[in-house]
Amino acid sequence: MFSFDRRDFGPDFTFGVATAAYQIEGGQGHGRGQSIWDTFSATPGNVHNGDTGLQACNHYELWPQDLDLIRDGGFDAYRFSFAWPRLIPEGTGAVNQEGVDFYDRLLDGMLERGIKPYATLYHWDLPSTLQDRGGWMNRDIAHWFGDYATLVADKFGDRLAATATINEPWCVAFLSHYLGIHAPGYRDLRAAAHAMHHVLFAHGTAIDALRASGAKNLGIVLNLEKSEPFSDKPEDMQACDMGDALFNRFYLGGVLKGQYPEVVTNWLADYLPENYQADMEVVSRPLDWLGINYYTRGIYKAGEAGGPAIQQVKGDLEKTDIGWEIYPKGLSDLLVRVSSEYTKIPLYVTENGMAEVEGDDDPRRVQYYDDHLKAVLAARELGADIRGYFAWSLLDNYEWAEGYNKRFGLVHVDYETQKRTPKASYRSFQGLLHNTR
Ligand code: IFM
Repeated sequence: MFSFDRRDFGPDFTFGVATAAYQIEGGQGHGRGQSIWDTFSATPGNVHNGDTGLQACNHYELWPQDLDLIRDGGFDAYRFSFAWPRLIPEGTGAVNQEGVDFYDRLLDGMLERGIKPYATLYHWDLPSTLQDRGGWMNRDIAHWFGDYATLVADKFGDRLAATATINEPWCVAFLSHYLGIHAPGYRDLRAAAHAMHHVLFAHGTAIDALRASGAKNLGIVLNLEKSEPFSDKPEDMQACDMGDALFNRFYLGGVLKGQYPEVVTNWLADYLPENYQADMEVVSRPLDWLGINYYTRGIYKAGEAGGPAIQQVKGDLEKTDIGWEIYPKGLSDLLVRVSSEYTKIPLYVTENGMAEVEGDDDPRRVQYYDDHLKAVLAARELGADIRGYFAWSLLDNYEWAEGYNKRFGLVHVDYETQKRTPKASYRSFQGLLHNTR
C-alpha cells in the first residue's frame, strides 16, 4: 500500500494508466497496413528473442476486460495511442473502416465505464509506405501527419479528453535515426538531424490541424531525464551540458520557446534541413498542456580520445530490471525545472514506472510508485502545476527492442494464454483510488 492519501493530490488531480497501440494491440490483419515496427522486429538481430508485436496482449479483442481493469483499479483516465497504419493503411489516402470501428468501440467502452480518453496520435508505428518515402527524414511528413490528425479529430475528437501529437520525439528521432536502436534503425547524422526537426515540425502542423477541426486540450509528450555530470571536472560538466541539450533542451526549447540549443545546432549545422529556422513558429505553437515521461537520470562524462565527444556512464543507485537507476528526486527536479524555466501550462506525468522480473508480487514496484508519487507532491509544493499522473503501464507488454523480456505492467500478462493477473502494484493503486472517482 502507498504511504499517502489520494486527498493529498486534491480533488481534480487525474490518475491514469498508459499503453501504446503496437505494444498491446496485436490484431494484425483487419485491414491494418504494415508499420516500421513490423519489419524492424522481423529483421534478425534487432529485437531480443526475435519478438514481434504480432500478438502482443491481443488488446484488439480483449479490450473490454482491459478497460474493466482500468475502471476497477479506480483510475480516472486511460492514455492510449491510435495506430496510424490501422486507420490509414498506406499512411495517406484511403481510410480503413475496420480500424475506425475498433477505436469507436474502444472510446465508447471508456466513456461507458467513466474513463477519460487521453489519446496519442503517434507512438512509433509509422506506416511502412511512408518510411519508403523517407519517413521522418522527409519534410512532407508534416503534411501526412497533419492529414492523419485531421482524420482523428473528425472521427473521434468529440470523445477525447486530451490529445497528444507525438510520444517521445527524442526516441522517434535520435534513438531511431542516430543510435539505431529503434525502427527504422538508422545510424546517420543527417538522418537524425532531419528527423529531429521534422518530428517537431510535424507536431506543430498537427496542432494546427487538430485545432482547425475543433479538437480541444492539445499537447505533446516529451521523455526527459535528469542529466548529471560524472564529476565536476570542466570537461564532464561540458559533456553533461551537451547530453542535456540533446535529450531535454532540444525538445523543450523547440516546442516551448521556438529555439533549439546552440550547442546542438552548431554540432548539426551541416545536417539540419535547410532554412529550418523558418519553421520554428509552427514548431512552437501554443499548447494546452505538456506531458513528461520520466524514468531515470543520465550521467555524462567526456569521451575518450578518438571516440564520441560525450559518453554516458552507469551510476551506482539501485536499478530496475532494465538497468535504469531508480531516482525519484530526478522527477521532482525536472518538474520544477520545466515549470520555472520553460512554461506555466499544466504539466502531466504521462509515463512513469519500472521494469521488474516476472511475478505478481512486486514490492519494489510498489515502492517505486510510492517514491515517485511523493516526488510529484514535492514538486507541487515547490510551485509546479502538475495536474495528473499516468503509470506505465497497465499491462506487461511488448517492450520494443527488449521484446517481451521486460515487464512494466501493473497487471501480469501470460502471453501463452493471454490471462491477466493484477499485481500488488495494481492493488496499491486500487487501495489509493477506490471509490474516489
Ligand atoms: O515502453 C516504453 C514506452 O513505449 C515509451 N516510454 C518508455 C516505456 C518504457 O521503456
